[in-house]
Amino acid sequence: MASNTAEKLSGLSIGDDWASSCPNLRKNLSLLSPNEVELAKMLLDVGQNHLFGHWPEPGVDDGRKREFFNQVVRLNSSYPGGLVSYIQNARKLLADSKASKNPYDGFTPSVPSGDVLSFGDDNFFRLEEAGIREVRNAAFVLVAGGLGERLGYKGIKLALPAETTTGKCFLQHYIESILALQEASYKCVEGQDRTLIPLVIMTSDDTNAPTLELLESNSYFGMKPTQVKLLKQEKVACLDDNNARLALDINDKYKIQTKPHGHGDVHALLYSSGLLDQWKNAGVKWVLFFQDTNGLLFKAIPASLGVSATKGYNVNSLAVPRKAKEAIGGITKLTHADGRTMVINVEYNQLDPLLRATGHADGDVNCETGFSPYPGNINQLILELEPYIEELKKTRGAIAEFVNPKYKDASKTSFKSSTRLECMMQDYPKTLPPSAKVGFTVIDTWLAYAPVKNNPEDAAKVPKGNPYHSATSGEMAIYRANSLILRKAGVQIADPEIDVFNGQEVEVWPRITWSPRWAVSFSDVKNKVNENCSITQKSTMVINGRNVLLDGLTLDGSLIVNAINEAEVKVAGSIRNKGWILKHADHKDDSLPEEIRMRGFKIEKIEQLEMNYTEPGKFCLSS
Ligand code: UGB
Repeated sequence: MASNTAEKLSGLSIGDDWASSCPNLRKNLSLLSPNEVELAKMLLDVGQNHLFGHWPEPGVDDGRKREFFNQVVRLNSSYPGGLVSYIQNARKLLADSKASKNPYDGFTPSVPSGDVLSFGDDNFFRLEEAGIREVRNAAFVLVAGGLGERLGYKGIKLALPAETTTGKCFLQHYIESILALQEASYKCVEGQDRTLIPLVIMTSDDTNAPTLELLESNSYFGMKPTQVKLLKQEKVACLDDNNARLALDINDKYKIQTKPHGHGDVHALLYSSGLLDQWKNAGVKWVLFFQDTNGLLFKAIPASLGVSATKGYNVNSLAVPRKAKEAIGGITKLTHADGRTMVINVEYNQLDPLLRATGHADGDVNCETGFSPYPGNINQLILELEPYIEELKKTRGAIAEFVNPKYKDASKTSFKSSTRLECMMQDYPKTLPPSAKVGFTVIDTWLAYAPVKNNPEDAAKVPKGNPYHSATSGEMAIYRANSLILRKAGVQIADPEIDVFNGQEVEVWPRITWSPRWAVSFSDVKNKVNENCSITQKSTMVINGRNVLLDGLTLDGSLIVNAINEAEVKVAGSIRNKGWILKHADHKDDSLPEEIRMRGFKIEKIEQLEMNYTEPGKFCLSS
């Protein structure tokens, strides 16, 4: 009798036996709202009876049962087409994977057309200038939902210092760079309305709260809070077998195991947020996507945006020269037998076999430049807003997914652990029509790309000559790039020394850093230094001011210049002191902060000259 009443309460008439295949669920129908009943039916329809197999009588664990359905509601609403689509897509992809189906069947690879830039030549200057004019019409999107499991850092990666000379974290560096670009762009068009450049940060359950906390406790690093928007991606359900049975959490049978769906979620989130139309109405023309730990990227942004603007690219992927077979995806043009074409990232382990299978007997080989003709994808994309919106109207931001199950054995019938569907931001061009203008911009690695992804142990195992992509190499790359830029501008910079930190051999250049408001382009740097300057290898220089001119400086030690924008400071003469030294630190030494251990060195501040200019005026710093 009780159960008949329950069935009536939950909207079922006696005789509805849709739940008969699942008696444990049937007993609990009285607990469910009509919406939950629909979800339960849907789960049974797609073969998920096992989710309820352990459910006890009503009255036991009722709260947990409610939580289960709360999670199902979330999983269902956050995936385009809901859980039914997710499970159907998973079954198809798992079947393809079991059959070892090649995703590139029928496609022939060829070298796409793009732009290879040479830092500091006339073309580079022109492109930087065009990019800076255009950047006021841009919006930036930072994908930062990844946990960084390979890095093993306990905090969010955006909070990590990009370098330890100033200790500024990646997020501060990114925001200051956008603000400096905003300022520089508006200078080119004095008199026009000044709208603020929007910044979207895609977060996840793992990163959302600490990202917000980092912003709020630092007054958004100078941005207006309204300028920054956080969009949180949801995780997707894990799958236990080839039939896409949803995996229950081993420690909590009322919870479906979930894992991140990948950075490709950014497109669906932007679409559903409504921001793209708002941006279009506000005159935004470009959307720039970037990752969480590349301390060099903003040195490449102005020229790359200049390429997009002058070439009219709907999609422009930033890339670096790539040695044949190097472990980084290659940007490739794919033409299908049925006429479809796309310019897309092909993962390195797929590119070589694809080339061999399509008539290139040697596979991926270097060409006359000494590099593979397929440049290395660094996953920073510049999309033209209008065609992007048009495309998303068709796809709702859904991106081609893939699945990567780890099988127990060659029969491919069971997995070592649960898997899930994933999608990647750079796969966006896969659905574009052949008329879309998809190109790429190749920029020297030293200028554009030094991510922090690997923990010290893994980085130390990287074969010699390959990038470590560690906190150590990421920091050293910043000093190297700044030193090489100053060298190119005529400053005498001493050669680097070689040292080994955390088992990684790196070049140690003078520790030179500048705040983005000092220079956002190479022409800014050239205008602020002259050729009578020299800096020794043991030196450290921090320039934190807009109008700081290096004019005849000889530095052998540490110099820090802090100046408000209204203070014009000429730095001249010879500055010599004991400076700051790099002390080796063991990554296993628990007494040290994690940020130090992971890079394997600590900066010891012995002596420095620090000058602070807090009043407007003209000043000269000379010894
Ligand atoms: N990220 C998210 O925001 N959400 C997620 O669910 C996952 C990640 P990884 P990955 O730079 O050389 C990419 O893990 O995915 C964010 C490209 O796919 O650092 O292994 C995360 O926070 C690859 O083609 O990198 O590889 C981070 O900001 C190549 O270009 C970003 O997505 C490679 O990067 C990337 O996540 C590279």
